[in-house]
Amino acid sequence: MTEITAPKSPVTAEQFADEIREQLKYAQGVTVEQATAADVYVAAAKAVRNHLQDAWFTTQADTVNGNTKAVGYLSAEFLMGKQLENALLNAGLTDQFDAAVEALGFQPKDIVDAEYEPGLGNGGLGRLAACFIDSLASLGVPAFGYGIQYRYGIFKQQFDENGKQVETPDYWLSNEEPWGHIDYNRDQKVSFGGEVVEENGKKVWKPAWSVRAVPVDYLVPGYKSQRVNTLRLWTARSYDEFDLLAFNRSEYMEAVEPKVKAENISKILYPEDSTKVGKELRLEQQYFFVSASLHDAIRVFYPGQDKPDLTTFPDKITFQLNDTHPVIGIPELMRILIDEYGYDWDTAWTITQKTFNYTCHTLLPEALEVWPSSLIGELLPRHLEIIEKISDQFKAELKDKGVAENTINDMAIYTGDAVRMAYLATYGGSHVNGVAELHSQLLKDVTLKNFSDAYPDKFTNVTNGVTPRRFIKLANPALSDLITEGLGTDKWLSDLELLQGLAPLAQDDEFVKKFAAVKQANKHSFVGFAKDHYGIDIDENTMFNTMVKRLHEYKRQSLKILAVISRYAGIKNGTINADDVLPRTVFFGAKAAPGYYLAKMTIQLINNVSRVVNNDPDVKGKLAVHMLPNYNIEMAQNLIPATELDEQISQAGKEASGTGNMKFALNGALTVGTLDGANVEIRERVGAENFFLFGMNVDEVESLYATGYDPAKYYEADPRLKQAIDLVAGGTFSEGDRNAYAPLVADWLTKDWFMTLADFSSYANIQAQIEELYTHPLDWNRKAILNVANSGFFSSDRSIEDYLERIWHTGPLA
Ligand code: GL4
Repeated sequence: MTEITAPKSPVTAEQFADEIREQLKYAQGVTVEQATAADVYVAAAKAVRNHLQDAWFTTQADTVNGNTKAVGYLSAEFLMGKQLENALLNAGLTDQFDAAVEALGFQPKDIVDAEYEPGLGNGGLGRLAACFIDSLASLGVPAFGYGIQYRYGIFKQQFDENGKQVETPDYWLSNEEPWGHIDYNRDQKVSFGGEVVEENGKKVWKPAWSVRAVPVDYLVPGYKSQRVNTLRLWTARSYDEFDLLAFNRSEYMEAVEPKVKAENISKILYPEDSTKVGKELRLEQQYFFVSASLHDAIRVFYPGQDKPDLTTFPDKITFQLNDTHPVIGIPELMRILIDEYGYDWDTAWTITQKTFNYTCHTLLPEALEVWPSSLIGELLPRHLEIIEKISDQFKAELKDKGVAENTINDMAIYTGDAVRMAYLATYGGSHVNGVAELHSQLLKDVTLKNFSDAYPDKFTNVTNGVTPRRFIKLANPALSDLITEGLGTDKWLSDLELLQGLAPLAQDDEFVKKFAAVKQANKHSFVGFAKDHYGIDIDENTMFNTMVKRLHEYKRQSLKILAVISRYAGIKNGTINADDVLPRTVFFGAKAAPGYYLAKMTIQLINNVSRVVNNDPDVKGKLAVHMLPNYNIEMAQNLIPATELDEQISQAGKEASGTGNMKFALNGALTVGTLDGANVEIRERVGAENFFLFGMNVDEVESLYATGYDPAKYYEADPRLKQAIDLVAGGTFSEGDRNAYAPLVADWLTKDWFMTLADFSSYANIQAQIEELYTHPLDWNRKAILNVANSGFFSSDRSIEDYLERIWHTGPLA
């Protein structure tokens, strides 16, 4: 094994400035005098990447030659966020960069800001993948992230003059993107369609068309580990630039059709979070990246071998299926082993089952992918045959176990009409995990109950986590410095449980005041950020109360906005004494899937409540509401450190985990939340007295469903709720138009699937407790410190250690 060497020896600021100059001159082709911030950004990115290059090569060599099993993280989404600051931090070049760009006549912040944020994910699931590959590299575990380099990431969100969401495409690759190495010489062929024929007693797939999968490699530097792993994102290219035949017939437009069809595959990220879209292109995307990745792993681990011994494949790499999106990998590996390498079915099955594990990220039935058999048959006929055979084998296995006939039918992977990907994943892999204790329990008790009864040992939990490098160190440098001062070390950045050492300091008034000052400074910076980015004025002497996440009914942004409306109405009509009102600024950030009608209407409502409330002199200084456009990682990094009260108010039993909740607690916000997802564990750790709990728990929700839920009853029972809904229905937020929100109002009063109305009173009542505490800043901040001190468990380093121990059975490179 190669000796671990430090990344290219650290340079002085002068040397780093020279490296940037060199990039400007030879790669960018501009002089220092001509250079703009965008030029310097690209040059600095390339310079820092060069510093990581040797460690990347060493890590790759050790990954292949060492005897440590690698991890392959298969994910349709990697929501990376901006790269430059993170790369500088991990390369140990932050100070040199600051001094170097100043020497070149620029402000470091302007250079960092020039980076365009890649949005190759929808939300929590994609960001989790990014945190995980950061932690894998930081722990020194050999790993590949495998995904798709979409040409267009998640849409950019704007609001029109009526407050409606408008989506615009995210042209993130329209300027030079300095991080990815495109590697045309390590491409893979991925085929589709056609038919399966028998030749000499063997099944042979004759595909109809193929695309060229070209890898784009991103370096994933570990924090202080000297390791640099690989994120390999595939881009789809056509083999035939032109269909010459068509061209000769001078049908010019048709001639480029194959190219268009091929390149469409990696063109766009589907903007649905927690809902499935049964579209052909989506299945093409899934198969495209999974097939390319599996072939790539064989290429990497058996270099130059025509007849590799693939029975050792599961000892080389273990593949984690990030939700159902990459599950087509199970029949694909079977096909590769049987059709391409000549293994028999049973050997192939043993290898396949050992190779894969599945993480389920949801409890919503609509998010578990089910593909029509007809679609799979058309696109991947050989895979459909293999799936049918897996399904038959599964049934036989269950029968042998004595499982009842009707249960076996309920558990069918292949139903004739459809293929259930979650079931295929559960049977086809070694382990299945949920993403928080409660979620994993509900998977076993409800969603995958039959499977857990039949294969209890397969099921386990790994509670999610977030990387402290990005979400504390980079996002909140002032708090990071204070933590380091308080603990007397900065080791907490790679051992987050050390934060516990802060707990005694919650009793030290001097420390508490410093902590409060950090929060105030972060609020102040956010005021500037919001002015620059959104042109809004915010009063920093109000409580900053935030709800940022995707817009989904189960997350219940409706509950929050109804409470805001109720507060507004109360101040207006005098049922709330204006002098008693604690001044608050409420921030929302949320993208809605473009086809999600009620979600988009909720956004419009929030925008219009914001317009009315913020312009009403009667509540000025008491209440302000802002729907911030285009919630993304950059906004999160700025808003989370400035937030004092975080909203995690989903209906119990619906949010698998949440990861925003962890980021807020680690940045010293208090949470108002339900017993859902990872909230349960956060509350356990930070202490019930340091968490504002409200609402029904899972059992109460279930029994209310069972006895028949009538939302109108709750509307009648709480005058605050009635008044809020009446204002919406009466046109207060639609210039008198009573129809504007009629579908939303009707849904609340007649369906209210996620029981927003039932939890309203409890939510409104707890506000008094929150506000009482806020008027005692020392007490509030003591609790905030205890949130930070006791949230070290929620590091993604700990999540990865749990995966290593419970699922992957591997560890760091020697
Ligand atoms: C999600 C869950 O909704 C979210 O609770 C969880 O934190 C995240 C990562 O495990 O995965 N599932 C889907 S789908 N989108 C998510 O964000």
